[in-house]
Amino acid sequence: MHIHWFPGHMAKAQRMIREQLSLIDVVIELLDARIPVSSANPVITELVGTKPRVVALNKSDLAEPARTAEWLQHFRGRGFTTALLDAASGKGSKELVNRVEAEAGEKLARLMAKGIKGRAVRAMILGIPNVGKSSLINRLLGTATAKTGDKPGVTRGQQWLKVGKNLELLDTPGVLWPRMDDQEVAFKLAVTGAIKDDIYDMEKVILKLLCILREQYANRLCERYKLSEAGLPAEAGELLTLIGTKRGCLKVGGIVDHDKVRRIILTDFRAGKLGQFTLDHPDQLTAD
Ligand SMILES: Nc1nc2c(ncn2[C@@H]2O[C@H](COP(=O)(O)OP(=O)(O)OP(=O)(O)O)[C@@H](O)[C@H]2O)c(=O)[nH]1
Ligand SMILES: [Mg+2]
Repeated sequence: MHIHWFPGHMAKAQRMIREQLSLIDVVIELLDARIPVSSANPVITELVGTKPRVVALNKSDLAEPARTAEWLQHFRGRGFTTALLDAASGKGSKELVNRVEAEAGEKLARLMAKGIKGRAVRAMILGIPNVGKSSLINRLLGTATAKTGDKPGVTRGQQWLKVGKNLELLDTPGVLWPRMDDQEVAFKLAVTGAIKDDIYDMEKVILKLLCILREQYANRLCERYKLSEAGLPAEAGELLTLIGTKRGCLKVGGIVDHDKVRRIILTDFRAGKLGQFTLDHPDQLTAD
């Protein structure tokens, strides 16, 4: 499975991020709590360099809490300031603002020493497409100012927004990276919704997802689709057909509509209907 999705607007956004970075006090890097490593853009990491950064794990409502705790510990162990977020409900957003302001404190103190007083903290929100950057901004503003959507690539331009008196935020378009060599990472980005659905091979992605579900979460599959664990087919293709039959996803002539079943499974997975998932595991990281 080879996925390459780096359209012109992302290249442009990457240039914009590079240009704006010198104005920024703190970077808020939004990661997807379900894939905290796979959702970290290596190009962004390089761009941000040593600039103060808060690593925020968003969509925490969709991730396995025990894994999330491990991940937070992992990032803190590497010296990062972290925050836990659910930008859809706004949970954790106030705490994030506190951390961002604290992170900027040193710089503001330096400015103050130079006689520049009362300047707002400038933060830039970075993250892959669909991770929740605009949702976070709306939560912080308390209005639906930034456009959001349940598909990647919603934000196109840059937008500065003022949160209270002390914080200015720059929303940015989601950016992936030009060379995605790790196909395991590509799978995780596709299944969690960071890559446009018509860019990747949905059939392969769903079959892989079904294999994972079959092996590790058979009980959840059975519960959601009213299957019996004893009768679960070992083969993912057969499992897909079985779910389609149970769901009554049939085309004319009584044939299972595989495309429709794939979309049902994907939508259920992304919405948390199959439970909480963390697809990146800290214990899989090689020591570095
Ligand atoms: N369950 C859940 N959904 C979230 C959370 N944060 C954002 N979403 C949803 O994720 C989708 C994407 O949110 P956006 O805020 O548009 O994401 P974005 O990062 O601005 O995306 P681009 O502009 O495309 O890069 C929307 O449907 C949000 O409602 C969260 O913490 N939990
Ligand atoms: Mg956006």
